[in-house]
Amino acid sequence: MVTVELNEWRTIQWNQKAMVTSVKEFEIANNQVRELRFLLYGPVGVGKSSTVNTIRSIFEGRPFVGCLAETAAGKSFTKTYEKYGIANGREGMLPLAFNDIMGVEKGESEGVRTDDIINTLKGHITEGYVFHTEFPITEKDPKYRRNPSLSDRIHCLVSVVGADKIKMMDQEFINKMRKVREAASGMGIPQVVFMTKVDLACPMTNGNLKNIYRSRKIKEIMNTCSNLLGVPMNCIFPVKNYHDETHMNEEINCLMLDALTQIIHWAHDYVVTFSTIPIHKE
Ligand SMILES: Nc1nc2c(ncn2[C@@H]2O[C@H](COP(=O)(O)OP(=O)(O)OP(=O)(O)O)[C@@H](O)[C@H]2O)c(=O)[nH]1
Ligand SMILES: [Mg+2]
Repeated sequence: MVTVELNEWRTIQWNQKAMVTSVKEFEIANNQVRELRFLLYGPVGVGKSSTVNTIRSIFEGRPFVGCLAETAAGKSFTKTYEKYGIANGREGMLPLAFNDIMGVEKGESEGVRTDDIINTLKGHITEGYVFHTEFPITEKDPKYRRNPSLSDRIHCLVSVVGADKIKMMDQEFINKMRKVREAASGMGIPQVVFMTKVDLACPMTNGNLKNIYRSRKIKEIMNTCSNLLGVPMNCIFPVKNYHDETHMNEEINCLMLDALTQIIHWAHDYVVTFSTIPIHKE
């Protein structure tokens, strides 16, 4: 008999109220930065758009499908650089923005280019830019921002991977993701990994999401992910997105809110640090 259940090794608050309130009351301690910017980056079809939809759903109180999620796997569906805000119920918008970009694909000539991602982190690419696989953005492009300010930069890089496919991740993918992470590190940008599709990777978690931090399988997958991408375990968040549910589910919300609360803190720390240290011009 293989033991599949561990003692709970990370605790989650399975009641969403306090977490929702604290995100709703969050304010940025710098009036030049109106919103914290997160970049969702990862392989095609891994659930980047669905992650934005899940976060929007939590604050809208209903499953949200505004950010197109594709059903057929294959080439990346999201090709335009888009920014998604999060509505705070009927009370305006939260100071959070998510940029969802074309998935990274195998091979240099496919998917979003590494140099374009690095330009995105630096704030050089404006919304509406359509990514090309053959060539990067140039300074002449009308969507190129020459002198990005702190508020134009990405404040936290969220690499998104699928829990169901970690072991099948191609070496080329991994190299691309590592390169982007190194560039982000060089800029002091905090980085985390959202590991989606936990329901597909572990039957015990699929049966009851509250088992997530008791599942040996999930911990093993997180360890593999940590080794492959070089990210510490405490920066890896397994999550489940809304995909076939028609009603809200507090457990899905709590798991995502736990991760969201952490990345808000880290992105905010970045903004506070760089509010006093000027950004180097290249
Ligand atoms: N079971 C399950 N399915 C998910 C989850 N997250 C996303 N999906 C499904 O995975 C598919 C791809 O999701 P998307 O959100 O479009 O992925 P993406 O990363 O934005 O893809 P590209 O924009 O094409 O790179 C969709 O059919 C989603 O419904 C999850 O946590 N669990
Ligand atoms: Mg997408």
